[in-house]
Amino acid sequence: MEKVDALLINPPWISKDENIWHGIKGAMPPLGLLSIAAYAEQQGLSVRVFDLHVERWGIAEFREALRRILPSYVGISFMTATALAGNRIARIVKEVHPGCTVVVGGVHAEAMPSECLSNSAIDLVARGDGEKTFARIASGQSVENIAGVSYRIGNEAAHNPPAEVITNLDELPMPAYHLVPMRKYYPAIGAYRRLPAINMLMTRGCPGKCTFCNSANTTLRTRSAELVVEEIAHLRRTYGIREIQFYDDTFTVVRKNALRFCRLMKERQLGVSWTAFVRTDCFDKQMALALKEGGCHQVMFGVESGDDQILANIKKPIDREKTYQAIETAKKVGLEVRTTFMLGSPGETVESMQRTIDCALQLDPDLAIFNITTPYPGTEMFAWAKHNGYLNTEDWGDYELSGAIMNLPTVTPQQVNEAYTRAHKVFYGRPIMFWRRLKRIRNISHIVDNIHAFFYIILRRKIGKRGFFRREWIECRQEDFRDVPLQDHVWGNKLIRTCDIQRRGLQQEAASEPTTELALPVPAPG
Ligand code: B12
Ligand code: SF4
Repeated sequence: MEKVDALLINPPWISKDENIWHGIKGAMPPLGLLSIAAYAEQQGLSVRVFDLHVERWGIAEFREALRRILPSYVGISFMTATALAGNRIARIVKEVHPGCTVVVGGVHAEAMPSECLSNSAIDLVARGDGEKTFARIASGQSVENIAGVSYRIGNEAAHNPPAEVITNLDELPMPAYHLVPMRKYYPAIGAYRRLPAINMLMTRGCPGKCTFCNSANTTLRTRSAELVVEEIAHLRRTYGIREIQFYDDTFTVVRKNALRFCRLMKERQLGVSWTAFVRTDCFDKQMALALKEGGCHQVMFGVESGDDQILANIKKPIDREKTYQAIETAKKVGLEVRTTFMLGSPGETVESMQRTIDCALQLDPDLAIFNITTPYPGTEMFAWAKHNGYLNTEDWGDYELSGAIMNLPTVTPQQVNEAYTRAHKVFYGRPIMFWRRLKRIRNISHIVDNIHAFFYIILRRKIGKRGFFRREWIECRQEDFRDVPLQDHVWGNKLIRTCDIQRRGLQQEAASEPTTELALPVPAPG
């Protein structure tokens, strides 16, 4: 048995929807965990990473792998959609290695630390940026003295004050790609041009205020363009990577750095293409040209709604004229355009949802992603929906963006679900879409993806080997893991998210740039 200081685990992301197909989701390296792993290694700790999502391990395979190592600390990443599997993993870890300390972190754990601690198999919650906090825990420091940690004292949940936000991202080492099976990763359908492709980040945080989003009001920081380009060169050399998907919340928000990145990519000619998420109000002709010349082939805009009142309700009141212009500009310079839309937001009606579908048709992006508005824990919308009694369920497995979670006074869950199905049919059922998909085909992988997508989106059928998934991970309920009745005890005034404490520097820089001007806050929905 191999003894290690720390084992970090990425839970499998398993959908309740029987029809879900793995290729729709993709499997990309868990960057947060890999950054924690790299930092811990830099501090002299021995680390292993299990990415259960890409490995597609069932419970038996996981137990077997777990028996082969003896970790002192086990860290598990929790997003809402993986919280159920994450809780189960914690239980299994404690069964196999009762002596180890189980730490959970990630966006869901940060939002619901007491819920996590009500599972007796979870010892600690690390809130906020995990690199330094986890390294402190795993090097044996006393938890009472570590900022950003929540833990149990008897039947009370104690929450230390928030950890400091890591503002200088350049001080962090490159994610520990060497600890995961890099050749097994594959991107989600429709998002890539070339393979092998993986994900990266240049910035963290977003100054936006959108009520549905866990990134709202977080501290914006960026890595220097030079370091990011060096990392791409390393990925190309070491793993043959030919495409990068930037998962930054808003890639172009730190304008100067984004432009410098594009210029460096153009100069270096690394043979790597890339994609990025951008906000329409952080995008203009100069940026579009720079992206294109730097090797970007696709941009994704969050349009969200075709109705101004709904945009105001969700605090994303971007001028729709600006959205049309941005998309037009992107198309003109030859960037492929992907847009996201939400159906079932606060204040939504059947008519406003139809306006969103009409807007998608009018904007006519190359790809449109329709989601059902889902109030994730930690967001303003979640607090609003819970307060007003609009939540249908707090079973986190249902929080998948494809089924109505809220019972709103203005529209029924059935009407939302119908609009969601209609949006896909109307948008993708057009003959022009078929022709576009054909034109986009560049390799055999694209052909296979298109066949699968057709069956998935139009016929909602699961086909092929890649539809294989392991439901056993989620054949349990959240309640099964609440075996410690907990009361909250907060050191200081109130429990606040780490990211709420520091808003400075770059945020102001971003807001002062003319094309990065951000939308003004509006009154809360409802
Ligand atoms: C990339 C991404 C994905 C990728 C994931 C690929 C991958 N392997 O990374 C894909 C496309 C698969 C994806 C899917 C989904 N995603 Co997503 N995704 C993101 C995105 C854009 C970036 C994640 C990231 O890399 N962040 C950067 C790293 C550095 O931060 P981090 O992961 O949070 O990790 C840090 C801390 O949280 C902490 N930490 C994390 N884990 C741990 C563990 C331990 C032990 C410790 C100590 C600390 C710690 O330390 C890390 C380093 O500082 C985020 C938005 C965002 N800005 O974070 C949304 C986000 C995480 N996704 C979100 C959602 C809703 C989804 C989906 C449900 C959407 C869907 N149905 O399609 C699914 C669910 C997937 C799942 N596995 O649960 C929400 C999560 C909301 C929630 N409460 O869970 C987010 C926050 C978007 C948003 N702004 O609202 N997603
Ligand atoms: S702009 Fe995008 S990433 Fe930022 S808060 Fe709004 S939805 Fe989230």
